[in-house]
Amino acid sequence: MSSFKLKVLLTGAAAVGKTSLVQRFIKNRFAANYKLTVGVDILTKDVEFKQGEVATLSIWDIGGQQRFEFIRSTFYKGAAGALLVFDLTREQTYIETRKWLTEIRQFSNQDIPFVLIGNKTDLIEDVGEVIDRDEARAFAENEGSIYIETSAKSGINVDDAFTELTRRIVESRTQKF
Ligand code: G3D
Ligand code: MG
Repeated sequence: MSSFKLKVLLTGAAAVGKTSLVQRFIKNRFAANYKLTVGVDILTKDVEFKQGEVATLSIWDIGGQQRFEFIRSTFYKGAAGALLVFDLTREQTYIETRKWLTEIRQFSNQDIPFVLIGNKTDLIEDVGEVIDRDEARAFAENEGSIYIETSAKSGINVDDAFTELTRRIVESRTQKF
């Protein structure tokens, strides 16, 4: 089995569940009191994106310090793709995804693949629909991507989100050569 390394980014507003998603993905657990991320955590996991084909993801989870230019340039440098996460219960975090996408495209120096993630789907029943999910889907598709709803709490679609991103990265690279 061949394997190669890909740097992928977790992006999106504060408290949308970026750290919870990567923890769920890596360790298959949900910690309700996960500490506020400081600096950048880099976590590694192998993903079989196609039968017999494995990529090693190094997943960069940035904390509240993305506003500092020097951390930001290190964060985006060499990135192969990004999960762009918002919180299904807070409309503002969805609105901010456009800003995040602009920043990803500006700082990663290329049009890297991303997957739009609406997280906390487990809360929709209680909170009701705060954002227009059809619009989220249309937004993602217009930007050449897809929209996936996840819950770091239940684990639903979390593996799929990372696997789909990996698949898209590999596909976009294959097309270039
Ligand atoms: P961030 O890394 O994007 O800043 P965190 O976000 O992973 O730290 O999560 C922020 C808060 O949302 C945490 O709650 C966390 O438990 C909660 N959360 C994350 N994902 C989900 C989810 O899928 N469902 C639900 N119900 N909650 C989620 P606290 O209370 O610790 O601030
Ligand atoms: Mg975090």
